[in-house]
Amino acid sequence: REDIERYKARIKTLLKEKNACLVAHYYTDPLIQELAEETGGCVADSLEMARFGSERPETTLVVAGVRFMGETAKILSPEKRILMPTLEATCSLDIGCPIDDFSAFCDAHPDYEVVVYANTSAAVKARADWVVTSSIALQVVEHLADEGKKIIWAPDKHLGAYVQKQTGIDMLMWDGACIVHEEFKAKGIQDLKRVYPDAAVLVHPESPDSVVEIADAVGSTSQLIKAARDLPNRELIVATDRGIFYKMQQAAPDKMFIEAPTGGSGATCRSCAHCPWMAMNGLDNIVQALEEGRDEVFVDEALRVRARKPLQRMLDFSA
Ligand code: CIZ
Ligand code: SF4
Repeated sequence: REDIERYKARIKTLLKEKNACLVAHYYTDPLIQELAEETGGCVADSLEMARFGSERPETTLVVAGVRFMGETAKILSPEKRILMPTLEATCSLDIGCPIDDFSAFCDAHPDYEVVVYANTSAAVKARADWVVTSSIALQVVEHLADEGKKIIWAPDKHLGAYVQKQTGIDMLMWDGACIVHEEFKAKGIQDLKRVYPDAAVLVHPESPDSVVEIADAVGSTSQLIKAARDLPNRELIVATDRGIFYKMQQAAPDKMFIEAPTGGSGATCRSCAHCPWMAMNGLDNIVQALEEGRDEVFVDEALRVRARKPLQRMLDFSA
């Protein structure tokens, strides 16, 4: 605890010295989320992180999350210096959607509008007509369905299946998944419901269809935090990264939060309800990023300009 306080004090000083602002995702260590709040930064989902960062007066943003979030910040705020605790923090969705294969897939289906999830590289975004996050995916795709469009959806097949089912749009789907959400099991959740019969089940739509089906609320991280506050249930079973409990507890201090069961256990489960890449963010590497200016995010300028269009389209759509 003493170490922690020392790190926190050091980061607060460095943020001021370097004219920097800390932006953290809901899945990062609660200590980082707390620090972001204490220093006037933000704790948010990827859509809000991007928007918040671009509106800040500071010249440096420290993005605690995974790589695509740092890239998105750079795409929207090229004049700012974007630092990450570590550039090695990636995402299984990003890894599973390499630009060459994806581009060939799009080229093979020229009459389809290309919609990609924010959890992708700058190059994949640059190939897209739309970028969406889970908090806005349904609205954007409903809009496209109303216009009679057919879409290519990438990379998350579970979120894609959910969006397809809700909107009925004609969709060609990429075969990607989140290694954290894919592990939640309907059977385990149903067993847990027998122990807590009054609990509501909150599910992020990156989870498999069988899990989404038994949910009382389905939504993005921000939407699930609202549901945690608004649902009358005192007990909540939560199928998303456990980092979110920090904000859920804040939103509903007298409720009890229970982690949804996954397939694996103990040492066999590298990603049970917690993203291994989000876990790479720590107070220690935030200090290093600020002191040494290392793990800075760069995006090729021509690519950035192309990637910005579908991102800005999402921000304008959601405004
Ligand atoms: O699972 C993720 O990485 C999410 C939910 C990202 C986001 O949009 O905040
Ligand atoms: Fe990617 Fe899943 Fe980690 Fe989110 S939780 S960053 S989708 S691997």
